[in-house]
Amino acid sequence: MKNPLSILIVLFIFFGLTSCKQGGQKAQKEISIEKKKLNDSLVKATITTTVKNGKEVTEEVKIIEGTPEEVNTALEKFKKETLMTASEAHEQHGGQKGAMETVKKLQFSLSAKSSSTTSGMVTLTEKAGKVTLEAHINGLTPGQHAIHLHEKADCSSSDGKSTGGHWNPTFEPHGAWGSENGFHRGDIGNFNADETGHGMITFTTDLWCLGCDDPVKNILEKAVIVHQGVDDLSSQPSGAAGARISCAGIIQ
Ligand SMILES: [Cu+2]
Ligand SMILES: [Zn+2]
Repeated sequence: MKNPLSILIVLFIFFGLTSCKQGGQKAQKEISIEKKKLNDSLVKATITTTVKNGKEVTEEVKIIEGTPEEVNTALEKFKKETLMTASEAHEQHGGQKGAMETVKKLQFSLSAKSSSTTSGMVTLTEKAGKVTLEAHINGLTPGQHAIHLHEKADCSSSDGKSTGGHWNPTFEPHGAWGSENGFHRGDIGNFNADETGHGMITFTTDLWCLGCDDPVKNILEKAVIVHQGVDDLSSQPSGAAGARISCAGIIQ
């Protein structure tokens, strides 16, 4: 099963938002990491660091190639060092400790499942303790479709069932997001596709995080699933939303 992995991870670091701003300067560092699977044992990561300091813009590109484990270890090390350097620079700029802001962004494409012709893009952004999911999907039948997070980032099966059931770390019944009768932390709900088969949804919550230590919040290693049908928000265990027609694993 071919499932080309191409993920864009963007890590924004703003510093000097407090005191530096009074001096008329705002330094901004943007790090984007694009990960591509070259073959089963080889991954290539391209790290682009852009620093904007007033009118001055500098860009630096670094490439890491190796096994998935090697690349992940190198990326973790790179992120740690970068965050440390940024916080030091921030303090040197006269910024307050802890006033540095980082924004984490993951972007990946959806793959068609259950003989559908869907395609699409999902962006996840974490900022100030909130995660926003933005999905744009094409090739849908016009009307309502369910979208959920499922428990495993495994889109290998042709029907998407390799992703397991709805992600439900709190062991609650399926339901409408925020319902007092309980809901799965993956129960995003429904969105509408227009006459051309294009649909989009934006969803923000503070009940998710991208890679934090809380297993009830961390959505890494889960999957985004789009269904052919509508989630009735009550049928157990998954809202009777029909076939799984689009899938993406949330992997970084
Ligand atoms: Cu689902
Ligand atoms: Zn559910």
